[in-house]
Amino acid sequence: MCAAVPRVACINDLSGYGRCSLTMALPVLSVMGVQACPVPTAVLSKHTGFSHFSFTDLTDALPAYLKSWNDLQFDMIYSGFLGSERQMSLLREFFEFQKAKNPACRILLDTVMGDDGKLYSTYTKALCDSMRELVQHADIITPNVTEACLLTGTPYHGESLHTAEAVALGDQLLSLGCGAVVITGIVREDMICNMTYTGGEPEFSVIHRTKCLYSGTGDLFASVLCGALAVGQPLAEAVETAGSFLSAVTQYTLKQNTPAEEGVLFEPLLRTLPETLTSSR
Ligand code: PXL
Repeated sequence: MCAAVPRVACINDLSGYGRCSLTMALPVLSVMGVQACPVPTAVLSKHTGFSHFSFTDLTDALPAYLKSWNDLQFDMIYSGFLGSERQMSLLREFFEFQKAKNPACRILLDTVMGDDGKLYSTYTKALCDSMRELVQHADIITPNVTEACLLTGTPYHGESLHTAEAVALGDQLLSLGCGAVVITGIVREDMICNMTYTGGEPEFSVIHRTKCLYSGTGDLFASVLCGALAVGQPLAEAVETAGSFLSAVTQYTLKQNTPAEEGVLFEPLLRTLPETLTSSR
């Protein structure tokens, strides 16, 4: 496939307020020239970082939704926040079906489960176990350090990792059956590293670190990564593209002094994203 406009199935929740998941993925992919086809896994009034929010799980709507897509093909499938174990098994079937139709279809699984050593409030151990099983169907996974530890059963001791520790995590993640691992948000003094690893030499992409932990940064990173891959950038280059956009957006947000749960103010910088893409190609 990879027509003039690459097509991506975006499986994620719709959070009405707080800048994450589909409200980020759709504008990012559109501005990068990619057709983003949403599969909403849940509808929340606000993301789970707020103290009050409504949560409607959409698992029951998914079988008919995905079945009606049996006549479609995708260049990529990008999945993020998932609301239930059954949802994960429905996704496994969708992945297998789409791969059988189009073996070139790449699956980007953002293993959204937690951050900063903690699980997001709607995630349970059973959901983490199902996520671990889903990993074997993915071409690329993008865990942060917390998620890499959860997936591999490694004790979490902060976001700083030595290269040997990051590679050991990468090896364990590859052994779960995915094709490539991008461990995001590895803290190195006043910098952040994202490690791309496929079993050979790890590649580190270094970006600016802001002291404030904004929600939705992982979603922004994975969405830009997805767009860059969909338009043909190689993985390590796409990781650079995603990292440098995230870095620009977090620095801009810090200057505005907005609350962390409001997420990163990506909107004013969105129009610069296609330029970043062409200049790095
Ligand atoms: O940014 C990850 C994410 C996605 N979706 C929902 C969330 C979060 C993180 O808090 O709550 C609903």
